[in-house]
Amino acid sequence: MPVPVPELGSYNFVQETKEDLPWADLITLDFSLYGTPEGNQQLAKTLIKAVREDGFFYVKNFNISQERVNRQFAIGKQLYETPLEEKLNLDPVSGLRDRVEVYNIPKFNGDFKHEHPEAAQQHLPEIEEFARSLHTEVLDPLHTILAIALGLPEDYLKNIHKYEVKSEDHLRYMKYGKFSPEENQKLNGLWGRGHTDLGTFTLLFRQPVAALQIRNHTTGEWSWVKPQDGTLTVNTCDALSFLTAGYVKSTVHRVAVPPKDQQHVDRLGLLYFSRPNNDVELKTIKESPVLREQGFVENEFEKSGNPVPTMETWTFAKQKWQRTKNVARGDKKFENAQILPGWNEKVYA
Ligand SMILES: O=C(O)CCC(=O)C(=O)O
Ligand SMILES: [Fe+2]
Repeated sequence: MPVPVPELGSYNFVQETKEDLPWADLITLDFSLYGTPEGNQQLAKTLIKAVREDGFFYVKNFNISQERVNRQFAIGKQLYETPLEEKLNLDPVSGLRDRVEVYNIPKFNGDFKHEHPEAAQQHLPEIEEFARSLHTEVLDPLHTILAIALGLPEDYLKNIHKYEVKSEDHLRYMKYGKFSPEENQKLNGLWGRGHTDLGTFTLLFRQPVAALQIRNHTTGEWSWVKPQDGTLTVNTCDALSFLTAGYVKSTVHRVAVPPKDQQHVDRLGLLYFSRPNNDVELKTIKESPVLREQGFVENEFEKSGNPVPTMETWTFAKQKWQRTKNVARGDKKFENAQILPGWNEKVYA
């Protein structure tokens, strides 16, 4: 029997900024090339350049319609209109700063409970379908072409990121509540400080409110990520860096105060954090001839002789650190804390 689809309002995106910001010049992967040996080879070359140089890139033509994405933003909007008491009861993990709200939805593989506020619960089949299609339409192709670029069997990375196996992946609805111009001035230009994400890839759906900035690996300079129509912004994260002994870097990024012409709106985000399966050991992939030839053979855990954590251990260690409450700015004990033997974290300006 067809299930009636509840009415869903729409989320009206704000106009893009007119300001001339120092935008990052990022590579775009065109997934319409995906699926033939030549196309995959071409994508592999483009991807490896993107992940080695910037660690941030765009993906277009990924087989998920803008309409489906817009509906996810509308669900996010409804979630953040839920009365505060309900949200407090449900204890959404609070983010980096006071006005960041995040609501995470874990995998639908049977390992996690799915009890959500009504705004999400009533759309759960659609949310599940959306999350699963991110795996089949975006992550599986990315894993395949990255495996090709590393000279690995094509299914190598797919096999350690199986949807049906337990991992701490999340679909995230995120809201940065707006600040007044005076408050924004006091925030030193930043809504969220520089960090790296802990997993494999983070997928960010087009967010017209400019705020995301990335830090160049070589110069340390920050540039802005421009929203592009019909694209996903993707960044490479810590676990991928461990698995490749730093050949693929985990890119530092942060959330700045938006330009003046966009400061009057809340900034809604839709993200997917992908991670290796929990039981994966974060050791360098020894089977890759590319890593061997290029001399990327030992990651920090291996170099220091400390135990190599599983993805599960790594995730919980980093999350515990990220969620530390009431840390004063400049508290070195926190900002450069050792979260596992052989690994110190870092907060960036
Ligand atoms: O909102 C954004 O653009 C980025 C958010 C982010 O970096 C994160 O949630 O890890
Ligand atoms: Fe991030």
